[in-house]
Amino acid sequence: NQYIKLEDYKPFDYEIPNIFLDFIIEDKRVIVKTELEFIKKNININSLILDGIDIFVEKIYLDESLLEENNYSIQKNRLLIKPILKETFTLKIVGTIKPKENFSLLGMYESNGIITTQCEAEGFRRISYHSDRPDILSKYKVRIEANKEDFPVLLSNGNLVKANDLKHRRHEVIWEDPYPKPSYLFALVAGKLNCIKDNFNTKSNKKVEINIYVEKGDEKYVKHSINSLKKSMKWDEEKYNLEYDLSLFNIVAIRHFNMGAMENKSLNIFNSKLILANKETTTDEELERIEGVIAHEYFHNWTGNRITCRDWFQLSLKEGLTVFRDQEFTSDLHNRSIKRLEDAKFLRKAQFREDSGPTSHPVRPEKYLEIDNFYTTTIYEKGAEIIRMLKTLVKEENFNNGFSNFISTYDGKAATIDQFVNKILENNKEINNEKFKTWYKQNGTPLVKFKRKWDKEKQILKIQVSQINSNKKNLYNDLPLIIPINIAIFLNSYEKIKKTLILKEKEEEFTLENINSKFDSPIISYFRNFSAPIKWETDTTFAEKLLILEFETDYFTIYDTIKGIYKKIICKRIYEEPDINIENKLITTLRSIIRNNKSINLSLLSEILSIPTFSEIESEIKKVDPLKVYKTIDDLNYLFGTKLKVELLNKLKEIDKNITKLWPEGKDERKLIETIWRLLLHSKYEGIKNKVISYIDSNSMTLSKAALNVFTRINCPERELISNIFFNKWKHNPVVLDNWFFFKASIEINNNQKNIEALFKNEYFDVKSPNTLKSILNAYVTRNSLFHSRDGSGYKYVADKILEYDKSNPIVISRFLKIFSTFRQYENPYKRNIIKVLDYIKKNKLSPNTREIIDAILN
Ligand code: B3K
Ligand code: ZN
Repeated sequence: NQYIKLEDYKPFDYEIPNIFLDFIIEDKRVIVKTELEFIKKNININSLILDGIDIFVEKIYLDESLLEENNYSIQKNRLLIKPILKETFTLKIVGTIKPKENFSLLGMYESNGIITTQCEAEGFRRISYHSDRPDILSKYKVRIEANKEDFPVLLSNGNLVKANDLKHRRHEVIWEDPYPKPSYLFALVAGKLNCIKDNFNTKSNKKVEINIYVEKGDEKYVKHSINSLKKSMKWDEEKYNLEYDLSLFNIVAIRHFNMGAMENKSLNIFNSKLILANKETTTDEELERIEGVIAHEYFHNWTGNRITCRDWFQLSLKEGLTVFRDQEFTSDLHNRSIKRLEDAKFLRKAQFREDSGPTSHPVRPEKYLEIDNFYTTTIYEKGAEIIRMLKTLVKEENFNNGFSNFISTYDGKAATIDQFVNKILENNKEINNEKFKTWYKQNGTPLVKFKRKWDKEKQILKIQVSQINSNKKNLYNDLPLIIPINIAIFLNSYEKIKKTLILKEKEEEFTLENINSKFDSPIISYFRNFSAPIKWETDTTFAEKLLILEFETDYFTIYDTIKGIYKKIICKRIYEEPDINIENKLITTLRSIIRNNKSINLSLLSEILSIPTFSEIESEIKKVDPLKVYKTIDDLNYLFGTKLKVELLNKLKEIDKNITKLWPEGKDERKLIETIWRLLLHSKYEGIKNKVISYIDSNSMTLSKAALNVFTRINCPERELISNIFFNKWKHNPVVLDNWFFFKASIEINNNQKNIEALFKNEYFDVKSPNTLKSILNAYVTRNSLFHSRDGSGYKYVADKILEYDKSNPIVISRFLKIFSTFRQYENPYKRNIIKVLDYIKKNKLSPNTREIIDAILN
């Protein structure tokens, strides 16, 4: 297999200023006529190569004259035309494709009778022959023709310029998009869809028509999405002065969709689960996520669409930046400190895990085999963290100026990450551009170590700081990074000094004078607000940590400090003896936090009271014995639930009056309620059972799902009862029913695999739906300890599912395969068993996506 390399980037030999696409939708196939206008840029070239997959070519014309078959060849998904001597010419290709036979959910495919497309990253070549690279920007005109009964709605990008009826109950439409765009932003939707209309007035008083298209019956679920879109449009105007640039914005909800959503120009296509929402069917967390994803896709209109990526190595230019923008949006709309904590939590759980394993890669990779494998938390979330650091380093105003400057300079162009960073750092003398860019070239999570030196008499505090990246495979990893370190030095219980240290070298000493601390040694909290995506070690003692918990106001630091203590407790229990002293002290601290801290944010309190889950703790443990880890977490839930029972019950009473409030109100209370229920149920306190059960049928999905969640690991007859109630209530709503599939796959019962297999056989299991597949598989491998059964049968079972579904959906499966990527940290027999199934998977015929991942994992 041939790697695509960043260093090999060459501009395309041609420009394609205009494209005309004509789609004739028939029963079994779609005829695609493509007209591409070429302008030769490289005069030394007299041939043309275009990409295409599974397209049956009927005819090719060069400027109206039919090409003889000896003037072109089609081989290995490439169309070669030669010789081409003209400098400008039009190529017309007549081909056919078969969306009904396409199960890859790439290119053009069918979902529940609706024809839809997904072109990013390289799906356009499954629709039409094209150079299909993001630096070729063209204006698109699209005609669609179909029978009116099955396909009353015909959509594409831009403006509808014509719609009329044809003979034989057929009709046609023409769409024109005035903004040049890369092929990956092309979209087409045809089918029976109902439209919900709304509109938005931009700040320059242009009226934008908003249309949300859903399947019949789903109309009642779109209010939340429409509101989210309007909030996003407004926010981008206020925050970045970016206005929507067309008079129409369409969103379509599709049942069978691999990802969350896709930002096609003015025709966003969404996985239904991220559009259809209300409080009865959707949890608070999901409502916020939906709001964030709608914003994310909308924000792409500028960061991604108007300014796009030169090549796929620059993917984080649009994704990291757009994640940063949606994070800011959610922070402004809700609670900034809580949002930061949640983002940090996610990054550590998902990105750190990836970055410590075999598929670790830089935010700007140097090479790839399958670009679809690079839509990762590294490109997205670590990419966003790098941008956040830039903002911290240059300060908000300069950042915003640099951002605007970037937008105006590259509008209508395909840009690079380097160009973005240069714009942000343009007027900055303190930060060296090239040095900062090392963040994009390194992989792995750097470790920063701190040591205090305290001269009490002179009141001078020295902080020795060093940084190291233990991943030695990448040469850039040896270079020092520029790392912003937000710290607070506590002088006494109410006074602290806040500072941002900027670490630039491998080792540095920072000297701080006039530190009037009353402690034996000043207490410092580091990386407040998670100011860099790294790990760190300090010389802070356990007693000092308890004081930090008392004095800190930064949510992230409070959360981090608590999680550090939990981790220590878990590790002690797994590898040594329970450390009763630490456990009791923590319980005492928690008790006092619950009792005395009436004004504490309840989401924060919920985090503080949550024992880490298996997935949160897995990558932090050196030698993982999964069954022991699960058991230890259960034991701690029992212990803390038992010891804190009185306080937890009091808290429950206190918050009860607020839990029926409508989102976003009441969400902190509802989050806390789940945590309290879990602790109490695990402590075997029978008095809570009926209370929890009563919520399974409530009109708040947050509470119903909380009831499912907390019963997952409690083996009792009531668990079956709530499962049945939930199933019967929701079996006709696929989006909600996925929660039930998730729940069922999480629970541990005898004959476990039969239980899981029954889910795949369930009459409501939709083979073509990635959502349901992901629900079952993810629940089984991250929540159900029997996946790790010592005889390896759980691993083998999952391996067979991987092989089965890789045939139809490589994108989902190659991602999912990464569940096995941490096996090196595992103890035997787990490790041995995983290696066995990986070897087994490897020997089978695999998709290129899955092949790339398995090779990386085993390498
Ligand atoms: N840009 C799309 C993701 C496309 C994934 C292609 N395999 C959604 C997003 O990030 O906004
Ligand atoms: Zn995106």
